[in-house]
Amino acid sequence: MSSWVRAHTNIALIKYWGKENEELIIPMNHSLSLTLDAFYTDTKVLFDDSLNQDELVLDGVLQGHESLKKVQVVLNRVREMAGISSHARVESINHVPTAAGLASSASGLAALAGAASHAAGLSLSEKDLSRLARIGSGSASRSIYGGFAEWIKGYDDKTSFAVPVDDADWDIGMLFIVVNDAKKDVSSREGMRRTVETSPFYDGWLQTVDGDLTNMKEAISKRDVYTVGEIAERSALKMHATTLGAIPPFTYWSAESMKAMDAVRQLRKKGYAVHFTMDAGPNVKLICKASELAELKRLLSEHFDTSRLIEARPGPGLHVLTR
Ligand code: FM0
Repeated sequence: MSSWVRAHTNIALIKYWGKENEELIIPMNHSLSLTLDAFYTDTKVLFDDSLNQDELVLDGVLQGHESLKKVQVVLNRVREMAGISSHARVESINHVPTAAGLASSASGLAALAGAASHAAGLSLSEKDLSRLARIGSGSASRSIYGGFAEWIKGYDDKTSFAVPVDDADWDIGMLFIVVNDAKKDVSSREGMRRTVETSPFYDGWLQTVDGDLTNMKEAISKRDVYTVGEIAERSALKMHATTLGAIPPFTYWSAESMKAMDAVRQLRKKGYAVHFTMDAGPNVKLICKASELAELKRLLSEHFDTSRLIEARPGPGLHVLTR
């Protein structure tokens, strides 16, 4: 009972930023994302009585204790559900285009939830897979589904999970501007904790999420890429504004990120329906029409090396690979 399972990463258009419960990963706010075709993780799990500890092999390299921690949260839950006690060997391959810095916990922990439950002989509903992925990493709860997904924050382990919103089978895409930057990262886990605890702007963030989410779902139902992007950009800017009020203050923006944001604004002036979003790092992600990806890439290649421009289209949900 061991198969490769694939999950694609997702990018939030309404960000998850802050936890109400750190152990169970219950978020402070609802979020909404688009799953993408370009980045994904394949994972296989084998529960094996002959192992005397859990093992994680990522891209062919045996990982240490630190990377194993998140993985064991999911493995332990699966063992508990299936009533098994054997250790597991987890093999995982990240498919991320050569430009570095895009490895995401969303696809990794979603693929793990799928592979571990499959290997343990459990056949979980999508809702329960989403809950299982969530305890590994919050954003992974949304990667169970293709297209647009909403993570309903809920109030406990049973009520916090993602649901599908729209299959995104229409003219929408994302273009990544990969920004290289030597600055030391503040992980999203640490960044959101610090912001919730210390930033006076955090309450402002919480106040507008529900309104943005309602408007976002309406724009999605109308397949209005301009408004989807507009709301996503505003949401991202509000999230990033909270970090400047934290103690100590921090930002995920670099000079290159600002150059990329400016390039997007210039394209918008030229009439393209294009906006940006950013996550817990300096990369900038454009939200645009899929049919204009090639043209936007060509225009941006005047300012950025083409190796740093990656096209993405809506991607599928979690699935078992047959090969
Ligand atoms: O994806 O602490 O899921 O909604 O990417 O593992 O639950 O890595 F911009 C930030 C993702 C946060 C927004 O956080 O955190 C989003 C973010 P964990 P994640």
